[in-house]
Amino acid sequence: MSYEYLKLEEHGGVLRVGLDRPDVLNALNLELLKELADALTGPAAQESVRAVLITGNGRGFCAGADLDSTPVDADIGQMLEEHYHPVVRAIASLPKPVVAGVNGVAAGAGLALAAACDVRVASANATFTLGFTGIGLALDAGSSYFLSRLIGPGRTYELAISNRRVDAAEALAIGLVERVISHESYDLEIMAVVQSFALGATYAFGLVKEELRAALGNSLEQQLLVEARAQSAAAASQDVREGVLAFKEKRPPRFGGH
Ligand code: T3D
Repeated sequence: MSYEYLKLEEHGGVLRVGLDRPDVLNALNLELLKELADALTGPAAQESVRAVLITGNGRGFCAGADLDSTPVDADIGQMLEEHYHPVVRAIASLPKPVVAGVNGVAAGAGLALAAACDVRVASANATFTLGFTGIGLALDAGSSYFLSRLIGPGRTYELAISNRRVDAAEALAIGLVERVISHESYDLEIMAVVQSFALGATYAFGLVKEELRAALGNSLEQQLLVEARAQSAAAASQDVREGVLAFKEKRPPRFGGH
């Protein structure tokens, strides 16, 4: 598939997926969402890709649903299922780190997209707003699920009903993002962060992602079984052999991701 609203580049095990509608702060039209689901299940799933970066081209990360082309009188529930949910599911099921590089404003479903990713790294200039209730909508695109787990239900509700804009410092303080990097050297720093993940024990990273997803709904007993299974798979990997050997030889490991 060729992409009109995404720019894909692969460097050193990292697939950079740039949302590419900069004039409208990368607002999500249905074609972009279709392309994003395709990129996450096709190119991102290739073995050569060991970590994925989703970021915005231009000054914004993503301003949420494209309010010019989205018919609000349409059946939004069905539209969500057809266009938004495949993206959320693709991120969740990809067995490798998917990083949201929040380079600027993240609003509405744009914030939901960042929340659905595994890690969020924000530029110091990034801002976050839920936006949904500002136009009379409830939360969607996984935002109620992910945000209530990331920052708690109270903070999620307060952000939803105040519709205020959170800056990067507050986002870091409340756990909405995991790291903040310089705005001036954003492009270099974000690639360095994601490349460091891509050079890691990415087979184990996939297993850890699965463990953490399972933990969201499991009892302790169920989760102990999940961990035992994951660790058996990890222990049988080449990366473990390399990791232990590198430790004994007092050198940095060279993980292959399998
Ligand atoms: O209906 C459904 O599809 C259901 C799903 C809904 C999920 C949702 O995402 S609901 C929330 C939708 N998003 C919003 O309500 C945010 C709307 N945008 C804003 O509030 C502001 O633009 C921002 C806070 C994001 C950024 O403000 P600012 O001052 O930095 O930029 P700006 O000047 O407002 O925007 C720049 C341009 O982008 C501007 O176009 P122009 O005037 O230069 O031609 C603006 O119209 C355009 N733009 C921004 N957001 C959207 C958009 N165009 C279409 N859709 C947008 N969401």
